[in-house]
Amino acid sequence: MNAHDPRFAQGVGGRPDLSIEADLPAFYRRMPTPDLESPAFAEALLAGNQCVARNIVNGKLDAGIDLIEVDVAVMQPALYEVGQRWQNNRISVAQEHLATAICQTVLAGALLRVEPAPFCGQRALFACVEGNFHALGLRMVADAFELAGWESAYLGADVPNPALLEQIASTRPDVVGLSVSLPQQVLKIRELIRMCRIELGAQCPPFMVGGLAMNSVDDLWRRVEADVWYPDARSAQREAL
Ligand code: B12
Repeated sequence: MNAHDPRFAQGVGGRPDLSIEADLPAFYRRMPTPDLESPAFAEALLAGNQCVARNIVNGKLDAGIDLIEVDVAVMQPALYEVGQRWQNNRISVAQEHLATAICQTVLAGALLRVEPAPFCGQRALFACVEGNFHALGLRMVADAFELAGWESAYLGADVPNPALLEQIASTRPDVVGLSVSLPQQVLKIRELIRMCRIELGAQCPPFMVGGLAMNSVDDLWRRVEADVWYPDARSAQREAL
């Protein structure tokens, strides 16, 4: 992503002009507007330069910008750009892995710099459904809840439904957040929600869903029988506050 990228032609920091690159995947409609420094962050990821990436994020935090805003406006669009380049064979799998690893490190370091709100008495449990290895976006959502004062349990990638059900039943969170990226993972959500409602009845917590698959198809969240959907960590955090 650089100044010549057509999607940034309408002004750096402005919403990408999706009409120029019509073949962009549907989930781009839900991508938060990139920050001015998101292209430089993407370049740092692709160059494998963790120091530059960290400095960009630290600079934002020093300027008083909220961490979740940095997550969604700097890191998320940069990772989408990494994905596009990977898809188009412009970068290797190794470069994509390196970019992801840098993001995970920077994300964890940034979280340690920020003081969460006092505990609000609410607990959330977050997991990627079985088969979903895209865990970074969910990490941002889990962090958003933690910073809003929730106790946030983040289970990470690829959690099988029976294990998830057991965890929900034994820990009884106030909300369960599930992430799904690819179409073939979508049915796992409905399966889990149904199983959980049968098993826990009135005690079953509400289900919040998100991820690329949910962001690609309008109202898909209703079809999997979830209670609520948010397109990104920032909108989910508003709910948590
Ligand atoms: C890094 C990456 C990987 C890593 C993931 C590592 C990790 N620890 O997360 C690895 C290498 C494992 C991987 C594997 C694959 N990947 Co991949 N991957 C990516 C990449 C480049 C970045 C993902 C990311 O972190 N995005 C940034 C986060 C912040 O964005 P996000 O996930 O959308 O999350 C936000 C919202 O969606 C929302 N959200 C997410 N979850 C939740 C949950 C709740 C409750 C809520 C409220 C909100 C919410 O909030 C988040 C923050 O704002 C994407 C490109 C992209 N566009 O995302 C491709 C991408 C997702 N991958 C893709 C593919 C095809 C694959 C593979 C099939 C490749 C292969 N042949 O093996 C496998 C499938 C693995 C699997 N079974 O899940 C495609 C999917 C295409 C599609 N049709 O959707 C993409 C889009 C690449 C592309 N073509 O551009 N991938």
